[in-house]
Amino acid sequence: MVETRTFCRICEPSCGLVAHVEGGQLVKLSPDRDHAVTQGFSCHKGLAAVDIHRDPDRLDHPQLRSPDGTWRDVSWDEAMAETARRWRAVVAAHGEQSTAAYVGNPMAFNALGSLHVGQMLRALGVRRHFSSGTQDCANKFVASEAVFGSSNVHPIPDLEQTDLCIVIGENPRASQASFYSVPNVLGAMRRVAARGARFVFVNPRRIESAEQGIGDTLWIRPDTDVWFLAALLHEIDALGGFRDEVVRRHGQHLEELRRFIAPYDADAVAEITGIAADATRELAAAWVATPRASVHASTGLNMGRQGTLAYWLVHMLSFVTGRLDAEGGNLKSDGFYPNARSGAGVPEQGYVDTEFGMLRRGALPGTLMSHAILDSDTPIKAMIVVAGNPLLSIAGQDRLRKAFEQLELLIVIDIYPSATAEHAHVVLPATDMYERDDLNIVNIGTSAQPFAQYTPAVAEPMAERRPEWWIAHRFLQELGLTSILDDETPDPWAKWRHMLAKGSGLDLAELQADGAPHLLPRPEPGAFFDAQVHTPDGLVDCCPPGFATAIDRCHRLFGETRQEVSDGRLRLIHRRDAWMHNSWFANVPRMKRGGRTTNPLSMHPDDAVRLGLADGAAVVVSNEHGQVATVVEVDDALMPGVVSMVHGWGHAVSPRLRVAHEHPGANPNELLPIGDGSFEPLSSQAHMTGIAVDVRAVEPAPIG
Ligand SMILES: Nc1nc2c(c(=O)[nH]1)N[C@H]1C(S)=C(S)[C@@H](COP(=O)(O)OP(=O)(O)OC[C@H]3O[C@@H](n4cnc5c(=O)[nH]c(N)nc54)[C@H](O)[C@@H]3O)O[C@H]1N2
Ligand SMILES: Nc1nc2c(c(=O)[nH]1)N[C@H]1C(S)=C(S)[C@@H](COP(=O)(O)OP(=O)(O)OC[C@H]3O[C@@H](n4cnc5c(=O)[nH]c(N)nc54)[C@H](O)[C@@H]3O)O[C@H]1N2
Ligand code: SF4
Ligand SMILES: [Mo]
Repeated sequence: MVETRTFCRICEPSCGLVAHVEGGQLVKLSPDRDHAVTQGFSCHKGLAAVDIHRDPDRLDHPQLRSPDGTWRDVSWDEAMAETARRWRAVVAAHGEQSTAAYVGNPMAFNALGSLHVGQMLRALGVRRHFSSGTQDCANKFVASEAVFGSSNVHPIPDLEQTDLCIVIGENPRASQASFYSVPNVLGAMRRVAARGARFVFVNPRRIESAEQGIGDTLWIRPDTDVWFLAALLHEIDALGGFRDEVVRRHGQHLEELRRFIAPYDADAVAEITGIAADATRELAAAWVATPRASVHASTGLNMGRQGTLAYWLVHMLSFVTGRLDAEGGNLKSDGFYPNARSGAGVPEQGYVDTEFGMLRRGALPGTLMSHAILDSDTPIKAMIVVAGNPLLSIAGQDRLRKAFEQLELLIVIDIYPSATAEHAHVVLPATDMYERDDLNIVNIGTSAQPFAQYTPAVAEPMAERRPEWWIAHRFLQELGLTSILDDETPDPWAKWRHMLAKGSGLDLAELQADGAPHLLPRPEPGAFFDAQVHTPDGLVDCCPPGFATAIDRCHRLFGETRQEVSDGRLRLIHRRDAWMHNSWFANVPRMKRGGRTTNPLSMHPDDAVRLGLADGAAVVVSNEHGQVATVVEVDDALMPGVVSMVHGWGHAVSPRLRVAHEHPGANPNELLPIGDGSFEPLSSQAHMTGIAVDVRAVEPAPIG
């Protein structure tokens, strides 16, 4: 048995693991107790990745889809020749503007894959880019760029020192947190709470972390965070809690911020947010009275209609009260390179005029993907999907399926024959994380204790699986473009080696030699305003001029939302659990144990009674966008009026994932909007929370 140090690349903490390899085969993963940062923590999902490595339903060979819809295994040479032939034909007939790419979430955890796939897409001249980012966090980049001049500045709570931490729209127990890496975050929170720190979870659901005695929940009506935060700031200001001297020194446009929050006092927003005015005022007073106070927001806030403004106010809460760059407040972490500089940008230059209106440069809204294929003047004809499953992860599955059917070429690079891959012309089998060399790149800039760690491929790739960097360059080579595979000794690591050395004096060879985590400096107060702020004048912008239209829209939506409060409809939110990872743990049998064979609709008991639904009742959830069938799970953790489903299910459309297909569950994305009005204009982030739905019981089938 060979034991090799490695680390998990499923979610952000990047837990250190030990890979147990027997006869060249990965047989077991165990926590790395000697890991200086993650100290033996791991979750069961991380350890179960060995099942993904060995899953008999994995993609093992390149495949071409035959005209009759069946799949044929082919060699890499044949797959590449055919893909290149089709790619050339599309570009010859429709030009480069007809090409597009969708890059999914696992690419953010893949140092060589993300780098070289990016290079490939540039070399191919791919014009239209989509990514999973407009499904989870696009608003954060836009807000930070506008406020701090860099899309990569996301100050994290100084958890160990904090006395009050407001956690908005995040469920650390399920997700291990996002844009904020703390190993065993729940254990850390529990420890910090035990020494007397107060946690407040702002969430339409009393999450598991709250139930474990860590903190209290403020139930908020979904998609109203911007008004809650405005009111919190308003009340803090009324208590004299703004630190004008800090703002004068490091910021500008404070009066404009005050004008924005003026109408939103705790009373004005209470009906809309569902948070009692007294509770908001109490929290404001606590914030003012607690010098070491911090805040963190995640996808629940991002997925509303105003994620950019809401995240702006998160930054404001810590900046204008002097809690940013202060002990126990929010601090900016660096990784092995100063990523704030590389994210520097000017918001005004960030938008392009398109046939679908002004859109944020970079990733196009995922909820316009089917439109760009079906309704565009210059329709997408060829698309490359890498490590993504847009058919399940984006709204509008039916229309997206029709769109994929119109493509002349769909290339899917994945580890599984995913729902999306079913519509491909070519599928290319990627290695999984234990079959490739890697560097922990995901949490650069958001780690409580940054570290750099290299892992080798701990097992030989099975069958014909190949790492994405190789696939990217093999395709370029086939097309006669510059490819590192033409070099005598291809060196995919060159750029990372350079960045490690230049950014923090680390030597890749040393990381490779010991496979151990190399600790980097922890975030410290004191240097933020000089080192991290990259606005043209070096000042934090308390009310970016580019937000003017969004601010008007916010005031307008306030009026509209007030009308909706009493419309009697339920509001759908999403959640994660520890047995799924987006759509890709669906085929792991041990994740289905304990009856976890579907994703029910959770509902507060009062709503269940009102609708005459018992626990386990079969229901149809519907709205103007679509409908899904599932069962009810009565759950008093939910705020009354709110219903919730775990996403990543709906595997009736994944016939080759046998376990997933047997326990398909329902895809809540069927209930989400696409097209006009489906995304936040500033950031292209999809509107995914607080969606009005109706729920009705399904007549039991007649017996006999
Ligand atoms: N309704 C609803 N929808 C959501 C969300 C929600 O909360 N509610 N959450 C959203 C979020 S946060 C995200 S990030 C997106 C995710 O959106 P996507 O990234 O499109 O979806 P995933 O399900 O993560 O799909 C990842 C795909 O990558 C494959 N894969 C895994 N590892 C590798 C690898 O190493 N290499 C390659 N090539 N492929 C690999 C998996 O088999 C899977 O097919 O979904 C979003 N969708
Ligand atoms: N086990 C597991 N872990 C994961 C993933 C997974 O699928 N499974 N996915 C990974 C990915 S890609 C990501 S992006 C991260 C996401 O990590 P998190 O952001 O922590 O995601 P969730 O656990 O879904 O928590 C979102 C919370 O927002 C709440 N919420 C919903 N709507 C609103 C709202 O309008 N306002 C407020 N204030 N709260 C709201 C929900 O009740 C939920 O508790 O998790 C990562 N980790
Ligand atoms: S917490 Fe995340 S990184 Fe750690 S073992 Fe689990 S899935 Fe992997
Ligand atoms: Mo995500």
